[in-house]
Amino acid sequence: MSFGRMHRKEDARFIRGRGTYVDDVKLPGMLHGAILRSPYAHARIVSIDTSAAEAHPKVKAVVTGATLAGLNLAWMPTLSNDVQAVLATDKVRFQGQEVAFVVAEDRYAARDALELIEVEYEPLDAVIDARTALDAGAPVIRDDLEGKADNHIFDWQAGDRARTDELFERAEVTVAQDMLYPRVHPAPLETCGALADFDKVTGKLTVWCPTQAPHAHRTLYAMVAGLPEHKIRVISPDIGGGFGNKVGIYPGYVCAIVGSIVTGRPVKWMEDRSENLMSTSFARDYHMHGEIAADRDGRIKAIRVKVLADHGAFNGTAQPTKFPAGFFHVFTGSYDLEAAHCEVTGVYTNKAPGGVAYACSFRITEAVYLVERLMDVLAAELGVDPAELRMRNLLKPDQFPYTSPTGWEYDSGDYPKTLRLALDMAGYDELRAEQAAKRARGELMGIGISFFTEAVGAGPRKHMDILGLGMADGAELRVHPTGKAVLRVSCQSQGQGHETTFAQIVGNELGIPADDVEVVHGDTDQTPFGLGTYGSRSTPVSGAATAVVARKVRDRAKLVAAAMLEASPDDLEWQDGKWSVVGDPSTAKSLAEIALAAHSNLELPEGVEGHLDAVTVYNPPNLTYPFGAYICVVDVDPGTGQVKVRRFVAVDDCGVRINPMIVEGQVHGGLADGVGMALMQVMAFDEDGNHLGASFMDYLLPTSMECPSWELGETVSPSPFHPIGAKGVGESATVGSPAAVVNAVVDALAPYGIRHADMPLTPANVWRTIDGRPFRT
Ligand code: MCN
Ligand code: CUM
Repeated sequence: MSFGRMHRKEDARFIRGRGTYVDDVKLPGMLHGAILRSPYAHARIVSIDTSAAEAHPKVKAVVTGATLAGLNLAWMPTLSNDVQAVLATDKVRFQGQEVAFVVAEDRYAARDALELIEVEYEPLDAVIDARTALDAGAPVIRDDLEGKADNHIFDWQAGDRARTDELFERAEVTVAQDMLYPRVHPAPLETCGALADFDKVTGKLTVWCPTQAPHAHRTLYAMVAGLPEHKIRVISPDIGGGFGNKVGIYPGYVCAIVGSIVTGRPVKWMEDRSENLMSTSFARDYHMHGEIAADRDGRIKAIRVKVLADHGAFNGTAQPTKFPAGFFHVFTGSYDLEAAHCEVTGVYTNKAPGGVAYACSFRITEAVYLVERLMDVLAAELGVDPAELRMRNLLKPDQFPYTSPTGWEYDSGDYPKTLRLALDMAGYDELRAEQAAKRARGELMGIGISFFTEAVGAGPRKHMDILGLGMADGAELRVHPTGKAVLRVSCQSQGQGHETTFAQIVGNELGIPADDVEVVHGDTDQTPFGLGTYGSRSTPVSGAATAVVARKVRDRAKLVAAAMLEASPDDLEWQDGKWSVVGDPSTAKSLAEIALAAHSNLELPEGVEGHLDAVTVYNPPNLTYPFGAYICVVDVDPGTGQVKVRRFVAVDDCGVRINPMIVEGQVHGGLADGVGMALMQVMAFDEDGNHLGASFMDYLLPTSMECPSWELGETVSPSPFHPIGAKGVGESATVGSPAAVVNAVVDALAPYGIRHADMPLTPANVWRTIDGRPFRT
């Protein structure tokens, strides 16, 4: 058994500072690029004069939108079937948008030369608040799109409207709440960047770039630039955090490629922190209106939701094509109810594009936040304890597999058991008693619960694709004569530890140590096609492909072992990681022995190939549905509004855990994300669209100072849809935790009659929320 708390193989290089990130790659003759960005959120470009920059002694090329237009590359497709300007030609549409690209001998010269470019802008009114985007007379942002006279992108709905409305009409109790899930940014430590090297002789383009989806990038480059796909190699080396920020193709990547083609030399472009925060994929920005219908006993009947989605200036969200709002329609959460309906309207604003990032699980973060906030609003209305309200409504184990009112098929789980464990770990009754005593003294203590269900592992190719590419993943496994193996996968780790856990999956299937398995990923020339790492799909899809390809090898090893033992394959059994004749352990052959025989002159039966390797393509039959129960305890200072997260209990169920230590690391990171979003993070803009969070002075990341010592628990509900019963977990805690923190803070503020407050619950926001309100116990 190779599952277990194995130390991460990749850490040997990371903790010695020996990782190789894009910026560590240096090629002979390499040039450096820099991007001139728009100071305006919305402005017409009157003229661009690059002559002074071109005259700079170290400058090799200056590329503008006009240059790109000549190559038909001024616009590129987004992952949502929109187009995005690579370099602006007509207008700039958000502050920080790419306007020109300078290639110079060094990074400093490239930056200096940006200052020599003269751009004349004619400023236009900007649309910053999404709620005004559809107003009559609002400035039209996307006048580049033919016939476009407004800022509307899409309307999308899911669920049964008539049935939902009927249940609302008949309901004994209904509650409604407006809430904003603010625009936030994943802010990985390593910013984005690319090193492009076009070889004019061979026609081969090599792009080093920290992409979460190397194969998808290659295919898109081939489609966009018209380059032959076999002449493109995308190498995604070590990545210093992705969190969805590194899924898409950014204008800078295309500029680096064009720069290399134009100059005939390798061109590197690396963002700085402000560029990353201002121009790359943001997350959320959902204005939500939610309603719950219930009976007086607190049995919920229906949920109704309206969302206004701010997608920025280009619709660049990344999610399966059929789902413009991602998997938001999983918002019925973990509860047994009769009907649900949601409507989502997407609009353009003068802000950076993106939308699906920051461990979003394809918008499930927004969905979980919505339903878990609504549950607390309902609990307050009914005067029922929020834990008790959830217990009354959670799906029961015998309801699985469960088809939700919006069409999801949940795979497995015992939700009440998981919530009960969390309540026990937290000492829930004692906490409530402590809270009551404190309230009597005028102190503010809050307890917040969140129960979440995610749908991860996109996805079954019959209804999931990205730009027409089905979401199946390949895997290749080769066992060398001495029994050491190389696994090649299409997904790419950004810190999740795939080199360890994927080796553990192979080790577990083949009875060899995980240390004997090398995992190759992140290089399109070396790995089979697949759609990459996001939406916590690596374990559900590539991990499943890994188990399946290892089983294929094991099956072939059986035939070889039978030849070695001069026995019929039907008489062999797999025991303790070896093939042996049934009932005779003395005949056992290890995989290493079989591998050597498979490469030897041993005579193999007709139809059995020598060597020991296999390939597979895994098309998941369904998504996997990890879930969990989180409980957060906060103390709030009524004088300053300061929130202190005192305790956080997190019970996660991600099915079978391959490496519990890595799972816990993923959960720790996600919980910190949740504290960050709930209490301190927002990408703010002034009314002209100036970005107010373009550095870590203003855009705050949580540190250990703001985080408690996490208290983790687990339950295990294997997924019947996964060969080893594993479900994804990489985004679970980010998805589940913001609601727990906000519920805790709102619970603390209950004596002021507060039922909701929007994130981020900064001291100032909390203080403003309670200011002037009477405290009533
Ligand atoms: N794992 C396990 N047992 C399970 C489930 C997962 O041992 N039952 C292990 C996996 O094998 C893998 C890790 O946990 O090593 C995460 O697996 P999975 O849930 O499949 O998620 P992905 O590998 O697909 O990672 C993507 C996910 C996403 S979408 C974001 S966003 C995010 C996250 O991972 N970005 C991260 N976690 C991150 N962690 C780090 N350090 N850096 C990021 O950028
Ligand atoms: Cu949506 S962030 Mo992750 O899926 O890479």
